[in-house]
Amino acid sequence: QLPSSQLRAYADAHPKPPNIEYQYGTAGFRTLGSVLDSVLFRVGVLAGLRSKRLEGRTVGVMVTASHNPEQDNGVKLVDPRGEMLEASWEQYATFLANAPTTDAFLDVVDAVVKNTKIDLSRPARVVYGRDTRPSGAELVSALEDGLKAIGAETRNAGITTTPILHYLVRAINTKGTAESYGEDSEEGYYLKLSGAFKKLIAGKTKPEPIVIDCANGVGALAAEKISQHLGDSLPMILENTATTTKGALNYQCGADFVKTGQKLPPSLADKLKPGQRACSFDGDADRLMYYYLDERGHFQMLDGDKIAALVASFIVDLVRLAGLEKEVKVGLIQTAYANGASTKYLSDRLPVKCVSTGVKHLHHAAEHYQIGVYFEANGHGTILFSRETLEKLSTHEPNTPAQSTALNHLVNLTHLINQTVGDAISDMLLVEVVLTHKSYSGAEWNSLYTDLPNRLVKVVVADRNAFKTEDAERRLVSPAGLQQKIDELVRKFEGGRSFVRPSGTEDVVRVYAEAAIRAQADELAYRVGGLVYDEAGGDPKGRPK
Ligand code: G16
Repeated sequence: QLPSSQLRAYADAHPKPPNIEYQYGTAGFRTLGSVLDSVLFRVGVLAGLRSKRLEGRTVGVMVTASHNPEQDNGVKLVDPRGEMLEASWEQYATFLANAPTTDAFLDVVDAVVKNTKIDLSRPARVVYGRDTRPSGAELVSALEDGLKAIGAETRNAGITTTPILHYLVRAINTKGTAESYGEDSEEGYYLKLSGAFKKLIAGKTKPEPIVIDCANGVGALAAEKISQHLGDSLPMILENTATTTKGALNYQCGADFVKTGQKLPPSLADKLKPGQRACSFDGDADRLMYYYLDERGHFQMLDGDKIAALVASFIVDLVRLAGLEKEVKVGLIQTAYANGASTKYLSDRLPVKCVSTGVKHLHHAAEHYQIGVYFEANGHGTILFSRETLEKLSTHEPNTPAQSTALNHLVNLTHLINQTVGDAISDMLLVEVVLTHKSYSGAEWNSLYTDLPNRLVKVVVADRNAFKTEDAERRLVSPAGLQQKIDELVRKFEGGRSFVRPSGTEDVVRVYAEAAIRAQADELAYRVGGLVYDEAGGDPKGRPK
């Protein structure tokens, strides 16, 4: 039986604002923090229902808007193995969020219970956390009301990174089993990662200090803590750590700023010495962007594609050295944003697949391999080891000392890598391991292949939902006729490639273009952006930028 009167009383305190249509998008709900109260309450109820549906297994809720500006906020649900919410439940989230009145909301709750055959007598268990956004505390209290309304047992993980919340969900659900993911605490996460890192670089030359731009977000707190565990095994210089300064989050810093602008955060300009390794996290520390200044002082970016190239090749080599080449197939997943040069480089080494934007798509595609590497160009990614691969690694008998060493490295990597979701800290440690093993500088890493010049622009249009895509978002099916115009334009640019897709996290349409030379890539992006703007009733303020 649903606790209807309890639900009603709480729901009345969190009315849905009229005239707003919410959508569970690329990474959950995401919009201005000031209009999310009712959404958070309802997500609390949904999280309880999801847990009941899964027989009381713990579900996660993360309150964050990641790379978005500080005034935005958002919320996403995490399933029991630490992965994103099952896609078929996203529609329930959207229906619940948009029910206009308390009565309508209760009707949707009822329908979800019936449709998904929930046994309401089951317990509901939910762990939740939030990033450092000023709107976070109030939104969490709306979420807590939702959790109380549905009678969930809760655990508050406090202010934490998105990947740590995902880790906690998996650790809680696997506690005491053969698949135990680690101690179910933030401390357990730091111990697991730092322990694996130290083993992996034992006997190697210690890395030089790395400069970390923490985007003035929660990554600053987590980096500080893991740094204490790592000690001098990886000296860190933390920058942009102002987590309580109003307006500082992601402002002129962070992984998205670096990737989109293809430039250094201005705050690092006087601090970085040529050749010194540096990286940026985003607002919830699930994305990572590396870079350095070359000897002429020019900015050189090592994005998600370069990270994929570095780590996938390393894993392929280890699998071969361990004598597991025939049994363990490594595959790589990218999106349309992957630089054409990276796809070419990687396709020569392992199978490469392209899927739609969004970790959830990449994650599921990666699960089809024994070892699935996935990275978005924006620095979001991880590596998944299938259950049978983990078993193989623990039982395989090496024939030579070299095989044994490679096998040990692989096992330690399975502990270092946060397999639940992209994780800036875990990915950074992974990159540092590979650079240390290969004795690579940033320049040597960068020379694996040369990026095709590319440009990403945003266009504000009247209705981004008018843009529909196919073929892993590489082609537009609507508005009618626009794709043909893009094709005609692209043909005029040597090495040209361009695509248009609606963002799932911001109210914009994104345009990506690459070409053989810089000026052409820029021109192609702005001209395709112009086509989008003209065709789709652009907002006067929204000219391509
Ligand atoms: C989220 C998703 C990513 C996606 C990004 C941009 O990242 O988790 O998979 O690439 O949004 O998506 P879109 O182009 O649809 O706006 P984050 O770091 O903001 O959570």
